[in-house]
Amino acid sequence: MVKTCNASLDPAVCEMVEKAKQMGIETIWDRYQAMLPQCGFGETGLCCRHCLQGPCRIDPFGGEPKVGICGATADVIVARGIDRAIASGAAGHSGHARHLAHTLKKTAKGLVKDYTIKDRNKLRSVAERQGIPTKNRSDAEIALNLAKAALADFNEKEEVLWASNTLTEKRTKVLSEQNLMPKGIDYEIADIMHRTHYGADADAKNLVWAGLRCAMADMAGSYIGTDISDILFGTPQPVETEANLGVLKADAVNLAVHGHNPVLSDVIVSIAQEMEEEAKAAGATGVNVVGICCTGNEVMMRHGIPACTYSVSQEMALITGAVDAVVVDYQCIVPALATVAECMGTKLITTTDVTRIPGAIHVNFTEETAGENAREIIRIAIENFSRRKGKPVDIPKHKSKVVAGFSVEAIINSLAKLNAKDPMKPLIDHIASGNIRGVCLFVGCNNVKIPQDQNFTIIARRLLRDNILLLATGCGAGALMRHGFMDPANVDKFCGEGLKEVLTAIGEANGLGGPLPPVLHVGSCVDCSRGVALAVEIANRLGVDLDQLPLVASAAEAMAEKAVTIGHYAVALGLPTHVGINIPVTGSPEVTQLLTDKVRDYTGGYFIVDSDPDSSAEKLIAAIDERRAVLGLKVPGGAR
Ligand code: NFS
Ligand code: SF4
Repeated sequence: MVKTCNASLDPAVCEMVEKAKQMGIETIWDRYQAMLPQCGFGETGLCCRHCLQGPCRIDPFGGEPKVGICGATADVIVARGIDRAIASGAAGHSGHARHLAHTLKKTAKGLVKDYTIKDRNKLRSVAERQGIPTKNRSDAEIALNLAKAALADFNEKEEVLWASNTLTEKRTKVLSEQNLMPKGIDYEIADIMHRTHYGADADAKNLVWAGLRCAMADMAGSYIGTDISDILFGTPQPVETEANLGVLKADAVNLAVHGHNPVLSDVIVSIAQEMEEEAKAAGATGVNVVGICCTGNEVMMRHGIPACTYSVSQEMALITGAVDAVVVDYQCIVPALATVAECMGTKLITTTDVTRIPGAIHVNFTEETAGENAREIIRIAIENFSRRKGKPVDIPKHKSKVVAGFSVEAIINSLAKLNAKDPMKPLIDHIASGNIRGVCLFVGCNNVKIPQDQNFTIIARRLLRDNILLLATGCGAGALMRHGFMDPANVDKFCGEGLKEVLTAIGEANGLGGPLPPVLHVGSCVDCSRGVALAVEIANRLGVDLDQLPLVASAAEAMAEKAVTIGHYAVALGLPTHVGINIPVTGSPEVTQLLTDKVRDYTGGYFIVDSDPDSSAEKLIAAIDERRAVLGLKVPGGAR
């Protein structure tokens, strides 16, 4: 048996936690312990700081005070609080997307030399979906129109194209009727900030609705992010690689890319290949680029770059002593990284104005100077290697084989090998027969409040055994890959008979000589849009809406506000959506009831909040079976 600890189920992480302890380096788990007990008002969402008369807090047990100084009730305070979390998450995803839209625009105008249109087919298919003419037009012309259309979606307008043209007809109608269609991505974020200001919206349901609408704006932003990333950097295809701290190499220049946007990391990957000789001249075997968090997913999906670690264990990568530099863009980069970097002799390099960290080296990254910036960054890593060379490092041996790269295009291509005329038919047939009982999209982060990967792995094991097809994004994908869930060799171990048959048939038809992996890696968190796109394909083929599909989502170890936002758009789209961490709404019976129950009457979706992985799995399976029954599909009996 491998050794695990209270912090994580990942033995590699546990080794590093132990090392940090011996070195007296404080980690996220120490800081969490020091924070206990956490504030009950904050935990239940009952604390308000929206004006200078506050802070106000409401007694969660029904005593006094029952309202804030302005008269805001628990319901209003909670709804306003969750709305602001949604707006922040949407700002994160869509800020990333806006950045990409600008890069596409500059590429189309020929203003940048380090970016090109890598996937012309995707450029054309996305443009056509958005009503942009493509016949007899150059890539540059189409790309310029597309970039402008994407940027226009941020402003207030009649419709956000990436929300109105990406869903089933029925869903578009439902959302329009429910006033849940966004009017602009930035517009909805600003609208939340407006209505949650002192003395504005005091209607909890109205506030929750604005939150759901803002979450739909987030979906549109995420979708733009995925579309443009594929156009600029290529649409992912299955690729074999590895994950976990064991991918670091003592004798190579280890450069970790951390954060989110491939605008930075994709360029680093290509320039690193050009700089191999420079690394060798410094006595290294080469430049070993590894990923942390979602930008790691971006470069893994497209280039097979191995993943070093994810989310809550990011400090542990540095504790190995083997990371020469970690270069970050924005989001999910813990400020504590600067302290660990200093202790371990790692260079921390920030690159954007939205994420500056005292103690880091700042390289002002721009698209115009991307190549030069990347060279400068890699050179810092090489120089640091020269200093580190020969000194002992502690790289845990653990790593897992990973097959990643499952874009919707890749999934449909592989299904087309079974049925070229109607690629979706095999999938639909297997769902109908029960070989695939349902589909679950695993999303979101790790969270220090529970042992890392515990919820993900327990729920995944249970669902796979019951023949539920699993897709994963973000740090959820990271969790599952570390534990072998993306290694085709483990299909026998994890999957039920029906699912095994499907994964094997597809794998063999594609000349893989074996099955697809048990869990399909569909990308970073913005790539939850790929989950939406696949669901829409299935729904359209069946002629039903999203809320009728045996499809669920789970953020079993959610942490970031972005995860809260994704959860809300999943609910708006009609999905039973599990969250394995308490969300700060429990202080309001009204908001809790709205989100876990009543919203269902309007969108078909709802939240399942449960931190126990076993009962969470049962609830997800029950939600799938309920939908199968409504569709008139066979519901497997027995096991449960
Ligand atoms: Ni998603 Fe990806 Fe990870 Fe959570 Fe952060 S990296 S964008 S927010 S922690 S899954
Ligand atoms: Fe208190 Fe109202 Fe001000 Fe919030 S907005 S801090 S509830 S007075």
